[in-house]
Parts: sequence; C-alpha cells; structure tokens
Amino acid sequence: MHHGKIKEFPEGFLWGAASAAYQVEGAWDSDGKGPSVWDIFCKQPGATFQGSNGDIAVDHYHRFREDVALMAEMGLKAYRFSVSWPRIYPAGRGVLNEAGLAFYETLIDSLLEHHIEPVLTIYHWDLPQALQDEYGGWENRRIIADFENYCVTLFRRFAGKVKYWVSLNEQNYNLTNAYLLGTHPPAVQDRKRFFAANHIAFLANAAAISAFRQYVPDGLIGPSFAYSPAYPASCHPKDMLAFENAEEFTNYWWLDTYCLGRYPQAALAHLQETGEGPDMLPGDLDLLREGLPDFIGVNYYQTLTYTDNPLDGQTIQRINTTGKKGSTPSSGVPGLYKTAPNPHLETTNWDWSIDPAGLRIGLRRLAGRYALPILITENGLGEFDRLEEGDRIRDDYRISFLKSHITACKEAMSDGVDLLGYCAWSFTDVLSWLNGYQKRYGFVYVDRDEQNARDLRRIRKDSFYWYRTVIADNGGG
Ligand code: BGP
Repeated sequence: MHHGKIKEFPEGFLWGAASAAYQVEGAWDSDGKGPSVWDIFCKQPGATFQGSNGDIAVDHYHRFREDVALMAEMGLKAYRFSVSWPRIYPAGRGVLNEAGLAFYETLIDSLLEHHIEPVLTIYHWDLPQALQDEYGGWENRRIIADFENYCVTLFRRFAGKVKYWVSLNEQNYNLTNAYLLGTHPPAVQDRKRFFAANHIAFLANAAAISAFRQYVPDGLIGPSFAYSPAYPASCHPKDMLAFENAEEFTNYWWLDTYCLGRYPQAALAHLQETGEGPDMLPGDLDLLREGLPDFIGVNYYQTLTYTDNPLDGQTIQRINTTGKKGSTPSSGVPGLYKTAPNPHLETTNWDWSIDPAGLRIGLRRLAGRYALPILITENGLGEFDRLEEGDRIRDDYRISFLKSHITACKEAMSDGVDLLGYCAWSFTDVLSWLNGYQKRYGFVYVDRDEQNARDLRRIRKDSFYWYRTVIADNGGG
C-alpha cells in the first residue's frame, strides 16, 4: 500500500523505553528479596554467556534516581519496567515484603514527578524459586492462584498511579526456551510439558486480567508477545503451508488464546493427533474468555522465513549467544516447518534479520485479526558498542535501525493500525539473559562487562541525543 500522505503520531503518543527487573536491578538478595529462578540458574556452569548474571546487573535498584533523571533529560514520555515477584513475595506467596513494594512505589512516584508514564510489567520471567521448588512453577495449576494473589497486591497498591499494565512478558519466548530448548530455567526439553506449562500460563494470565477489571477499572492491560511475523521462503505451495504452520505454532497459538480465548484450529488438531496438546478442564475456556486484554503488547525484533520440513527433517536448535555472525543453524519442527534465510534482508551480528517492513506487516496482521490497539513494548538493536575516548559512543547503526522502525510505525498507522506507543528496548544497557553485557541495546551506555562491574558509569550514546529530538518532534523529526 503506497500512501499519498503518511499519518503523523497523535498527541499523547507514548514515546518510551523499556527494561526488566532481573536485567537492570541487581540487589538480588537485598531488603528481603527472595531468590528467583534466574538467580539460581545463571550460576550453573555454562548456563549463560561467560557465566554472566544479574547479581549487580546495572545496579538500577540503587541508581534509579540517576536513571530517571536521564529519562527526564531525554524527554521520555513512558518507561516500561517490570516488578520482581520475589521482591514482593520472597517465597512466591504468604509473607509480603513491604520493602519490595516500597521500592517500586518510590520508582513510580519519581517517574510521575517527571511526567513519565509508568508502564508496569507484572512478570518478566523471574519466577520465585520457592514456587519452582514447591510445585514445579508453571507446570502446576496452583500457580494460577498464587500469580493472581501477587497481581492483586500490585493492583491494590498502584491502581491510582499506573494506567498501563503488561501481564506476562513473552510467555512464548520464555517458555519455548524453558521447556523446548532447555536454555531458560527449568531447562527442560519436552513438547508435552511445553504445551502444558503454556496452558497454565494462559489461565494465569486470564485470571489476572479478570481480577484487574475489579481493582483497576480505569487501567489498560495486555500481555507482551515476542512477535516474529512469518514469511514463506517461496510461493511454492509447500512453503506456503510451512508458513501457515509456523504462523499457527509460533504466533497464533498465543495470540488467539490471549485475544480470542481459544486455540487456533489446525495447530490444536495436530497436537491432539500427536498427544502433545494441553489437558483442558471444564471451565478453562470460560476463564480464557473472561480474561481478554485491552491491547496487545508487541516486542518486535525480526521476521522469520519458513520452508517445508518433512517428517524426517532436521531439528537442530541453537541460538547465537556469541555475536559470531552466521553461527545460527536452521531450526524447526519435523513435519511442520523449518527456518530458511531471507536473501532480501540484512542480519545483525546475532543473526537476527533487520526488517522494518516486517513490523508494519506484523502490526497490520494483528490489528486486522484482533481489532485491538497495539503498544510496542520492545523494539531495538543488540550490537557491540565501542566506548571511545572522551566518552563517545557512535551508535549510528542503532539510530538507523530505530528510525526505520519508527517510520514503519507511521506507515502501519496510515494503514489503520491503532498504535498507543513505542517503547524502545532498552533505556540503559542491560544484562542480556543469555548474551551477557556485550550485546547492548541502550540509549545509555553502562560501563561494565561480564567479569567486571567496574564503576557502572552511565554515558549517553549518540542515540540518546537522537531519540530526544524524535520525542521533542513527536516522531516527525
Ligand atoms: C526480549 C526480552 C527482553 C530482552 C530482548 C532482547 O525477548 O523480553 O528481556 O532481553 O528480548 O533479547 P536479547 O537480550 O536476547 O538480545
């Protein structure tokens, strides 16, 4: 679709940046916080890049005032952060840790004082280890009540201050790593358990949204989804079918369930045939339909291209966690699909395709299928940055990445997409779950590496000054 005139961003558009508790806070055992599954997992040999962990991270817990001052200097309109469940309930449930709630309350107040809209993510993967140990975390239906209890605690405390809420962050990506690839805790590789854990997470998400209606009637809530829109490798019908399979199994399995309260039909039929489908109990579908979101949170980094994969096809799954370009093999599911390179797209050093048009395509697909507003909750470029003498970081590659994606947002809005805001990933540099500190995303450089936390000094990158003008011009600059 070519437009004679492109839409401008509306007044009040949420120009933001994002983070997650484990990736920035540090203070992993301070002020009554209990351990999360990541606190334990990262310390197992070989689990993360060069053994990096979030014990200190970028010490946002102690330096949040300095970080918020930088946000204010940039003119940020929204800051998306997550609450650490074990900071609030050290054992996942039971005794409440008031110091944890107080930390987030102070952070929220300081954002509001600077006219920055808080966007609160309830769950960004740091499950209390106690619940993993006690009943297997997401594999047990007991988590539904415990998660709801934790959510209601946050709803009651912050209802008057926080309007935008994200329920679960990237359930799809997190549980794929946790139960298929074995690369996130609890490091399982089992398709049956994968779909079972997802089903329970869907129910927990719906129960939380349903409770939200009662406690935060004026707020808006939705999950964030790691969305990689699918492309077919060719117009051969075999590739088209592989693409349809991939859309159902890698995207609509989650999005339909969140937004329509039911699983997509072809994928469900396939899993019933293989016996890998989730066990559904009476009332489950009713609960899913009671917990539909107000918006879709989209975390967009790349598109993926798919080709046919026969029943005896390959299944290698390896993620590039080193930044060695070209080290990611094709991956897939026999009988369904496998990834193929897209000759039309450049890739990052971590082999992620760079595809701003894919963002526009994805936003259109979601808006057309679900008729919901969309909040971009993450979009960014992970790269090696070089700190030059005189404290300069010339990240022009990041600027051009973000610029092209912001243009894609305008085009999507011109195609009729209702876009609430755009949160770049990330504000400061953060710990990348599996890639350590060398894969950087921030507007603000943090001086540390995997081995050495150094002084954790904050240094504005070139992209910091660029994004400041974007915000000042409401995206028009
Ligand atoms: C998303 C996560 C973020 C962040 C981002 C970048 O999947 O929600 O927490 O980490 O991806 O990913 P990575 O750090 O693996 O490059």
